[in-house]
Amino acid sequence: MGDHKSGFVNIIGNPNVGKSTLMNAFVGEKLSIITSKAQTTRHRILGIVNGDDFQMILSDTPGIIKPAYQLQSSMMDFVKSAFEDADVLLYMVEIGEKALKDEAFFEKIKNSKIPVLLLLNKVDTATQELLEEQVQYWQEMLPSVELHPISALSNFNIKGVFERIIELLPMSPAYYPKDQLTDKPERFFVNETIREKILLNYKKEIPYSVEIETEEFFEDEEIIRMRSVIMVERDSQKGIIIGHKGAALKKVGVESRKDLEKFFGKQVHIELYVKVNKNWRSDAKQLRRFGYNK
Ligand code: GDP
Ligand code: K
Ligand code: MG
Repeated sequence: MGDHKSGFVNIIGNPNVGKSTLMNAFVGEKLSIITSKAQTTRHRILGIVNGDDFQMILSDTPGIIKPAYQLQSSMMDFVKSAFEDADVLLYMVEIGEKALKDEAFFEKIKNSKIPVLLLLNKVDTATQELLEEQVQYWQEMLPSVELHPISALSNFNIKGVFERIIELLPMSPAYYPKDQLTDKPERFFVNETIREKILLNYKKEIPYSVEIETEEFFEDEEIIRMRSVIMVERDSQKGIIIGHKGAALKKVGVESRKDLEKFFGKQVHIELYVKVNKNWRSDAKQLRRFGYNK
């Protein structure tokens, strides 16, 4: 444990420069990698990369919670929290991109106490001549910042950058369990949220005769789409859950969506349906699937 490293790595840069592609490239770098999404008070976690002696926690949307806010915020607001809560900052630009005419932003990069790596992405699209010109341009713009030409898409120099980041991570124990399953925390949270709404909206035995399973959880740039099934034991319970013209189920869906949007910091689309499964309580296999018997 004495030489373990762990830290938060924030990726900033204009839209479409390749931030998410880089995250995916890192995630593909090692088989032991775990992707997790959760919101804590300090960070929104997008990707956790684990090794025997390190844990790298990557985020490419630091401090951004509401889309409406995101639209209004200046680049400066956007990066402010990235500087505050990162151990390493990756500032990504792409071939052909001209620097932002934002002096304050550049001053902040230049004076950063946190190590900054300038990643010049999409070098696969450049001729040798253009690449050299671009490297020179960025070295003049940010002379003190370490520059790495990369291609996130074609995996050029990704390993080199990855290893450099690990060098820069502070000594620290892991922040998150290293054996966390890829998607279980999200789905588990979705199930629990829906269960809570059912507890609040239905009386008597109904809440105790349902089991929730989130069958799909798919995160996009703008939205997370999920589909969850509410399992009941009897047809009569199905009717109660759904309610008159579907109103009761709709209410559960709306309330769940609101909470989940707050939790994930992103727009959520949730599809709920009800299924009768007479044996869900007694069927051992199913119980295991729902996470009991462990
Ligand atoms: P983000 O908005 O910064 O997260 O950017 P994305 O990762 O979504 O990438 C935006 C677009 O750039 C996508 O079409 C990617 O396939 C493309 N892209 C990302 N990295 C590279 C790269 O290294 N080379 C090329 N040619 N395209 C890339
Ligand atoms: K994008
Ligand atoms: Mg992205």
